[in-house]
Amino acid sequence: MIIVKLGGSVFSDKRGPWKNFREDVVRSIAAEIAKFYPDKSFIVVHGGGSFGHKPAKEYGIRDGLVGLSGSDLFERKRGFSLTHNAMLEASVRIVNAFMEQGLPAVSVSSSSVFLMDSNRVVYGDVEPIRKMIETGFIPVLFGDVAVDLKKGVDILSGDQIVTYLTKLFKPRKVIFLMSVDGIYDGKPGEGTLLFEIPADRIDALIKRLELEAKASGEDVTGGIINKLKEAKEIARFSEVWFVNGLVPGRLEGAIKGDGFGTRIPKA
Ligand code: IP8
Repeated sequence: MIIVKLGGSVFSDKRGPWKNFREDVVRSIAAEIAKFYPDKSFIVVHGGGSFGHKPAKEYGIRDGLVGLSGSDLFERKRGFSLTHNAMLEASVRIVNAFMEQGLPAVSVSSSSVFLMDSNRVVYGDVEPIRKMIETGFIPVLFGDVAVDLKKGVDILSGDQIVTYLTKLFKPRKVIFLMSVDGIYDGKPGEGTLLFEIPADRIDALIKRLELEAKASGEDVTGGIINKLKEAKEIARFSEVWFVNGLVPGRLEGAIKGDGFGTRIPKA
């Protein structure tokens, strides 16, 4: 089994208009997966991209429901529904592109599967997903809003879903598709691209990136530190790849094992 994380900055321009979608990129990614299906089984998890992050921020989903009442409480709950709806739209578009390439992809709402507590997933009802895979489907999950046992609601990132599923399903490989060539030892695209990171060196790299971010006073890492933290967990169970999802052939290379990007061998 291979888990593919389709980053939001791959299937959309995060800084562009709400709900913009790169149909051609998703089509090409689906075509690369189709070369290996059904010999290999896949789970796809996609991020929020230009769809989910805007309403999630606008309605303050991260702040939860505690202390809210009346119209404020209703507004936040409305934001939960609106954010989820936006993610459903992204998912339907991705699933349609996969189906056009002959792949039996099925959208699975993460908010109906997972429960959170203090920013982490604490429960996942994954049996239907397991059975879908055994039946030959390609489940497509996504970063979503979710119920949180303490805060009421929260945002659940696609990366965290990948970590959770990896622990349960122990895939052979986890591939992160991003909008840069892999993991750099500095600002993405400017530092040196790291072709291989031993799992026991991830902490040192995180420290280095954190120092660099502090020194420059800006987020130079583009969310890469969080990804590396998840990757460290994932590498206990599976090989991890970070490749550029905007460049045709890179996903295929990672699936075959001779890809261009960053590889983290299973620890
Ligand atoms: O892009 C976020 O998922 P991510 C999902 O994987 C929402 O962090 C709802 C913003």
